[in-house]
Amino acid sequence: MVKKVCVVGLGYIGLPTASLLAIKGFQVHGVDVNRHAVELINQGKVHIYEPDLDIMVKAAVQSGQLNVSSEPIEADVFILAVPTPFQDGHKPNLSFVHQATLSIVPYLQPGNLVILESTSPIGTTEKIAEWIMEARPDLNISNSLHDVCSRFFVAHCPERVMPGQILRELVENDRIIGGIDSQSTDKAIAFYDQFVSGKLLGTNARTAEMAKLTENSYRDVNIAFANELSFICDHLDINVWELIRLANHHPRVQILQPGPGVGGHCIAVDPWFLVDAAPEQTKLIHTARVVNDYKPGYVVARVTERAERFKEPVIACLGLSFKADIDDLRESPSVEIVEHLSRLKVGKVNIAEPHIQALPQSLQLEHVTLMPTEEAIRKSDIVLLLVNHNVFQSIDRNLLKEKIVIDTRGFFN
Ligand code: SAJ
Repeated sequence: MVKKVCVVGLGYIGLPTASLLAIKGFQVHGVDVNRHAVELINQGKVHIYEPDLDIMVKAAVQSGQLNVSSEPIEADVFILAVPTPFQDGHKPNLSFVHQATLSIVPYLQPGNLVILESTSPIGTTEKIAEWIMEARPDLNISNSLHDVCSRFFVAHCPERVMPGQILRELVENDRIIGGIDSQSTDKAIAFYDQFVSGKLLGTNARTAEMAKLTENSYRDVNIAFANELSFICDHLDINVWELIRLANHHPRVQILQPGPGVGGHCIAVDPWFLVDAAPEQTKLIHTARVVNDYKPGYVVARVTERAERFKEPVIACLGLSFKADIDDLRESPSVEIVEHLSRLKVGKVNIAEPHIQALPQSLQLEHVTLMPTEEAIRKSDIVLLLVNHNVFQSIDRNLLKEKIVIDTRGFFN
């Protein structure tokens, strides 16, 4: 029976997972290289925003079931939940997974299970087993009777949670679990069975890795289709939102929504892992990435055209996060658009983003001010809706009457 779990990486996946496990009665040790995050969590506080996460972390720390530090400790199960970004040329960067693996190596014991939750290119789970055996020749993954007392287990169980509803989805989502062999798969299924109510679907490691990349590529391709419809409709003077609403009345058609581009650290990244692994075989997936990445520049061009008629144009940009009702600005197409408008000096930009208190210093923004929504609209010639935040529902539509409205989400439709 698993009692002790060590979670490496306390970000949007690792921290909710660690605190959930602690609440469920496991003895959990969390590890992060970010010392500030470690300090905060040990005080029962959080360094990221996710609804109710603060309450759960506080309860987990106060109960004594969750401790965190910058070094792993011995455990029954090790969960790796570190970033897998891409580097130049859209190539996957596995350095965080490698470092996380090396960090647990001294603490591994025979019988331990290592689980990779990070979205990863195909073959990464097998690589983890190889890295461990290189560093610890006393451990192995062989099932022969001779080696059985020194074997460890490795499996991939990709996270599938949606920011904004992570705590519910961690428990309720079905999980795909693929081990480097059937013993590893079975051991990982038995572990997740202790806290997941969704179905636990066993497979091998490579299929599990591919399943996660497939899910996010599927969404990217479908959003690209919606964005392409928006280009066609602009060209032919058709309302794309009405068009999609009508087409979706067909029982077998379910078109997604166009937007200012695809953001976040998953959907705009993961399809590249497939393109990198099989360049000749991924023409559609590659094109979808190109279509979605083209969208922010397209929006900037539309704003620039409309701004030309004003001597000193003022543009209100509504929303900065990568999607509705969250505060996460990472890889946000709205940020890209605002940075472009600022760099090209298209006009003065007033931003309304009710989910943040101040603009991050890292943004390269001149002539850009954060202000309350209605003030931003009042002071503008052009209103550019970038994020369909629920709070924008209360905008007084009369304020928009004299303005040029560019609505990338069909929000005011
Ligand atoms: N978007 C559109 N039009 C749509 C839907 C989304 O433009 O119709 C845009 C959003 O505005 C956003 C981007 O796409 O910029 C991505 O948002 P999302 O809500 O589709 O997805 P994420 O990135 O928040 O979470 C996804 C989820 N994957 C799938 O839905 C297949 C989640 O389940 C994964 O766990 C997560 O990626 C991840 O971590 O990989």
